[in-house]
Amino acid sequence: MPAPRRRGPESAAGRREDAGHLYERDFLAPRDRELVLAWLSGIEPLWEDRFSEHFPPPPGQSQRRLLRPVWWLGNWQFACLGYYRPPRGTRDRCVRAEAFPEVLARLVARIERKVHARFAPRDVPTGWRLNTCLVNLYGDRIDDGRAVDAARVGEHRDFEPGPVASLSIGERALLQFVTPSRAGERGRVALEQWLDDGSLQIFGGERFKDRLFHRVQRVDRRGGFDLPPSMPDFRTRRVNFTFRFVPEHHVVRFRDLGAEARSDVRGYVERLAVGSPHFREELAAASRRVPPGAAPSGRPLTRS
Ligand SMILES: O=C(O)CCC(=O)C(=O)O
Repeated sequence: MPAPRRRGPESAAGRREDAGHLYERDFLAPRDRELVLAWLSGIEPLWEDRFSEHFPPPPGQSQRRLLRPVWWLGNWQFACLGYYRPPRGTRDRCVRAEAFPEVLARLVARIERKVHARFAPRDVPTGWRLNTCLVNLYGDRIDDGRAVDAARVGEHRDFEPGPVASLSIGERALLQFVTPSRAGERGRVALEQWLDDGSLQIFGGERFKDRLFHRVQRVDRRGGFDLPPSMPDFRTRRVNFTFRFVPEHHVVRFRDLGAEARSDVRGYVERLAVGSPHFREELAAASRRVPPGAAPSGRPLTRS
């Protein structure tokens, strides 16, 4: 007879499983943790603005920076272009980014196997694979030499189809799944999970992905973590990698973005190109691009 599935509270071994939610406290081996930290030391995260010239703030809102610097792998979803949100928000939203470094590619292969073994087939779309990663840095913003805690995320949903996996490094964070807030009333907490250093969380399915929202309520300070990369205006005490799936036909190269989107994110791509051969090549490819309606030489097409 098959063993009954364990549900509910976390076991002594740091595992917890509910239908659609899986937590493993000790997922990341020490050697892989070192490799991930070494990779982090080499990136220069972007601190993006929420809006841009062609996608300005809606009435009543003003321009603001995101709460934290970020990095993306697989494809970059620039905040000003709007995050991937099918069925309507799919065009010009996912810009081809660097491939996963070897250590993350290896971890992702393990995670995908877990998803296929533990999630119901109806919750794993055809072609699903974790080809996108948002790297969120949590910590203190340094404002005029003063540290201001910016380690939280408000309630939201991730709209990429299928299960989302989240790998945490550094201080533990309290993640809550909540019912959506209504008429000024905060949502009710349906499940909360401390995400420890080295842990893996996977969530998917109708309840955790489609109905509940999630938020990072707070990030501890007790471990005294100070994580790479070093930045002049931010001290990082937690890094979270959320792995998601974007269908390949919705991922576009920088040079193929619409003109307005391309113009709005060009500055970011130029900054990324300083340290990233991938974005250097993408920038060069965009400068070789023949605009629609132009002859291959770059001269406008004219009727003879
Ligand atoms: O930091 C986390 O654990 C969650 C991040 C998150 O909610 C997101 O990237 O959508």
